[in-house]
Amino acid sequence: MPDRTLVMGVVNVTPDSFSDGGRWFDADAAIAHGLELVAAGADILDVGGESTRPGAARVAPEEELRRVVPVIRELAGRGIRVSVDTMRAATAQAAVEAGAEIINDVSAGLADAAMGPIAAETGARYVAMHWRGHSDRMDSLAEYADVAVEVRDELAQRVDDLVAAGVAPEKLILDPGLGFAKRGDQNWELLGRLDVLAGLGLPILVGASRKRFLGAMLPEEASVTDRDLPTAVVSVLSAQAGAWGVRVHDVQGTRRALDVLGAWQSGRRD
Ligand code: PMM
Repeated sequence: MPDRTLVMGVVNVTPDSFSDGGRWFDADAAIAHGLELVAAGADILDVGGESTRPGAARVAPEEELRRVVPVIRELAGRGIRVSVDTMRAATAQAAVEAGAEIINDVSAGLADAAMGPIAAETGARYVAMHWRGHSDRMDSLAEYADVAVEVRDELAQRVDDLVAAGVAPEKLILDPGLGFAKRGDQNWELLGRLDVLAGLGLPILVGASRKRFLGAMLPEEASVTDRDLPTAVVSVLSAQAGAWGVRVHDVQGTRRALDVLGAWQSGRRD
């Protein structure tokens, strides 16, 4: 395990994240954005071509591939550590061939039965996030008696299935899936009880960035970027709780916040 929490910067290659211009502009803008995030201190870039926002519709497989592969090839070709944010085995495979080192699957293999075997075959690291269903219906799936225990147990089942499919346990990283089939306070309960998930003995990635449960703490007129300060605080607290990594949009703020924690913990600036 690395001795400091890694910062994974989000690179969305989706038309709605880059308001105008043609397809190549989308790829170029995504690459430029990725380079900015690395300059701001990202350790890993997470490249995704399909939005998983609440209510989002799915993107066609060919379109997802066409969006992410050129961006991954360019960024990985520059020696940057890249993950691919996809639920599809074919996209994951093409992404690894283009240079991605990590498969970030928000469904932990549930959305595509081929994902486990393909992940095993690539030998890539694999983020298994807690997920109960696609974005168009996930809000109706947020029923828990004990959210921390159920998320842990459901992820433990995913780990068993992935390992049975051939994924090496040391390749796995777990993610509680904040906002995915989780309502407001269920996210806080998961964060406050990260030790329950850590009990499975695998590294943990936390993705709180700009999510609704943070927006709910802010005044109604607050913008999405106003969620970056609470995100950075969650990143620091996650790091303090032992997280392997945090997935964020605002890399610079998160990096600075984590540097403060590092100085606090070591008694030195670096
Ligand atoms: N959240 C989103 C997308 N991908 N991946 C992981 N591992 N964990 C997350 O929490 C996560 C993810 C949705 O956020 P975005 O639409 O703002 O990228």
